[in-house]
Amino acid sequence: MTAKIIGQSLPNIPWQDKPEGCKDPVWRYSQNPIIQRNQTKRSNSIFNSAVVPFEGKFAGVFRCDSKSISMDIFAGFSDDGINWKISDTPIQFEGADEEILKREYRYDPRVCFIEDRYYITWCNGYHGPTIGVAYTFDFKKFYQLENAFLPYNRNGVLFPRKIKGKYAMLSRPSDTGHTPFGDIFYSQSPDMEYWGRHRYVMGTVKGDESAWQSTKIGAGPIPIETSEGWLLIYHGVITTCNGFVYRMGCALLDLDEPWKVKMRSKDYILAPYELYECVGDVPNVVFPCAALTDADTGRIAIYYGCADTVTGLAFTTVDELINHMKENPL
Ligand code: BMA
Repeated sequence: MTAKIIGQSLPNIPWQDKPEGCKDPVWRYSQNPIIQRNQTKRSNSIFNSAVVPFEGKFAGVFRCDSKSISMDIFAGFSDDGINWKISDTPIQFEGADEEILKREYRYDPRVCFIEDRYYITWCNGYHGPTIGVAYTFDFKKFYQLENAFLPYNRNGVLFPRKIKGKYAMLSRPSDTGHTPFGDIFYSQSPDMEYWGRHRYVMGTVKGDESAWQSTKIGAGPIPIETSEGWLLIYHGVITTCNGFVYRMGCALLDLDEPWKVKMRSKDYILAPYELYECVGDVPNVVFPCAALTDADTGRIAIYYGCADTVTGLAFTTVDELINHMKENPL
């Protein structure tokens, strides 16, 4: 191992070794998808969801779209990170301000442990999409804070610790629709309420040098702290004659000034190849929202939405991703 993950050891991380002969930096769990579309009482689809280690096992927040096609987020628990029991009822938030607690829609959650609690960020409807923020200690009671930004914004992803004394979040300013543009920005906060000091991190790639990320990009899982920098897994989108296609890439951000990009992949790391990624409510989407990591082995388990319908699991290591960027630099 050349690069080191800075973080906790997780000996029970879900894992399968790289298949013999596999040339790709990321490989899928052989029993994918791990979460089926109708796994809860009213769900039409369960995808773009976030998991974390919790009390020696695992917990998570799941995007379950209902059979009336409403979008909300639900708590779930698992002994092994693979078999999940997801609540039939959406998360009910408490909070200081009734105005903020009004629900329009909620989707694409991320979960980030910082200091003493689990923060949840998600795309929150408030006169258009913006970034909702809440915290929990136990995945039973959830306390909602102020929205981080004005609408319109999506893909709000927290860093797992303060950087230079400030909480830090990546996000993707957007529009009210199926945004045909989008770059990643970095914002800072002293208190998880007021966000500012916004910095441009990285954007789409023009021309055909890396066309899979030519329409928009957005942060995926919580950035992984490594000896080389923050390892960011993100989604990249191209517009084709059949609409958007979502793939996955990775980048390495400076540890102290994460808006400075040290490396970025020219070739994608995962793309819709399998039937459950290519066929579903929205075809040809792989959309990562969480990653488990083990500092002892450098192993990474990526959780991703497949065709906006089911949830998949894929594996890589910190060295695989860094070597991939070194071999195909942008
Ligand atoms: C984005 C979000 C994601 C979804 C993707 C593909 O705008 O709505 O939740 O996975 O589109 O449909």
